[in-house]
Amino acid sequence: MTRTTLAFAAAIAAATLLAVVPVDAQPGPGWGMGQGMGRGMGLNPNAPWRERFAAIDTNGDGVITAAELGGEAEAVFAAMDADSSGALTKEEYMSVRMGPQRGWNPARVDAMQKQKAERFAPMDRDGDGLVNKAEFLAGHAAIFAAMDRDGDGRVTPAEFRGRHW
Ligand SMILES: [Ca+2]
Ligand SMILES: [Ca+2]
Ligand SMILES: [Ca+2]
Repeated sequence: MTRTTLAFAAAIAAATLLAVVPVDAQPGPGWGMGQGMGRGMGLNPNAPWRERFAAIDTNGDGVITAAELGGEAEAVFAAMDADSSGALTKEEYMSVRMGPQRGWNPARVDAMQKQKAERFAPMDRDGDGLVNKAEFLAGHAAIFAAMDRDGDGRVTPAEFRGRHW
């Protein structure tokens, strides 16, 4: 896996972990952590979420499975785990910053980093101060379950879009 790919993956993870950040439409190219949802973006075939969706839908069948999201989460974890210790320190977790990307102002980046910081402790289920891979993947499994609103084990574009990443 190339560094660029890992960076992408890290960006996805950051977006995933920040799924609750309420932001307005964030057009912009590619992976710029833009949340991209809102204000009619859903009808735009070039909406950022579509690119993100396509990247996670590795077999290209138009739906995201838990395995596909899990694979993404594993790549993200590997990208964040700088020393390959199998667990993320808060520093490692936070070091994958979002932006600055086009359209992102410093205040927003700071706000997202703050949101991210608040996610760390809940993911650290055993409270050892580290988020290990199992904890990280469990966090993503929960996100998948939340997105799969009809519980059929597949996240459709509509479900994905509605999640407001
Ligand atoms: Ca798929
Ligand atoms: Ca832990
Ligand atoms: Ca579904």
